[in-house]
Amino acid sequence: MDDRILKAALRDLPLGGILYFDRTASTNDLAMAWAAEGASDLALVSADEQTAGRGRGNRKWITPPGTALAFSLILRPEGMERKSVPLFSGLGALAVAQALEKYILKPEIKWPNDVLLNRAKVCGVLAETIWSGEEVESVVMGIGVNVWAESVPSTELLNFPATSLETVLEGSQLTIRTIDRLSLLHDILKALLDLRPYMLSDFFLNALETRLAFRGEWVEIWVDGQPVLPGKVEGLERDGSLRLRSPDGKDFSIHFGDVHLRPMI
Ligand code: BT5
Repeated sequence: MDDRILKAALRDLPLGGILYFDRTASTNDLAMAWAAEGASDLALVSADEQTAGRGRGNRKWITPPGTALAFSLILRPEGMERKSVPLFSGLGALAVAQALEKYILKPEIKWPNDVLLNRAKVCGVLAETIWSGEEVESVVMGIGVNVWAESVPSTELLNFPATSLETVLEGSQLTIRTIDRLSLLHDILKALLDLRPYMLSDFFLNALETRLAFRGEWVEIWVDGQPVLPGKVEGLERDGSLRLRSPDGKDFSIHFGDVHLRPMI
């Protein structure tokens, strides 16, 4: 990847500027700083390698050089979007899922911020916000996608099984064996731009819900590192929180926070 090729590949999208780095600590760090300095809506920071990529709660996200997509999109919410900040992770995950479906893959969205293929994590989304008083000024949506097999960290660094597009395609009946990183980046950004106006609509929630991983299955749940009741995944609430059924048959919801789900074995 390089700056010129990246800009050429994305030239038909109405982005608010593009910054490219062969190597950086974290595209989210750069995008947060750029947003604070007044970057435009849809400004993009992309890197070939991250040396200190971040997940939620300061967990690490690994991006070796030449193997993955790692980018952060700055969004400046307007109007009702300001009331739907928790849905931005879903917007990112749904955009990645729809982009992968173009290649006839069958992604699932592991609430709130992962995209799975064959039940293993191929993508993580980190949506961070900059506030101005009570109002959200910017959302920085960081997205990492494992494209080549070398992008997948070793098992001891993982808290959930991980995979790459290369591994999934190799094990599939599909004739396609690779997905070009720039085409995929273009498809994800295009899907995100197309979905954004629908973020508060039934269409959007349905699109997320139909791709929800573990629907109808029992999962273990941790919130902020503490286990809570196991639950059967039922669906999504209007605000994007996850609706589950407890073992004694009562519905309850999990809101956004540092939440982890894992299927019960
Ligand atoms: C996430 O957090 O999944 C959000 C990841 C966001 C990464 C993007 S890349 C561009 C932008 N710049 C950044 O610095 N970040 C964003 P979380 O749900 O907390 O998952 C983190 C966990 O995923 C780690 O603790 C590992 O277990 C696992 N992990 C780390 N690297 C991985 C990889 N390449 N593939 C799959 N899993 C990984």
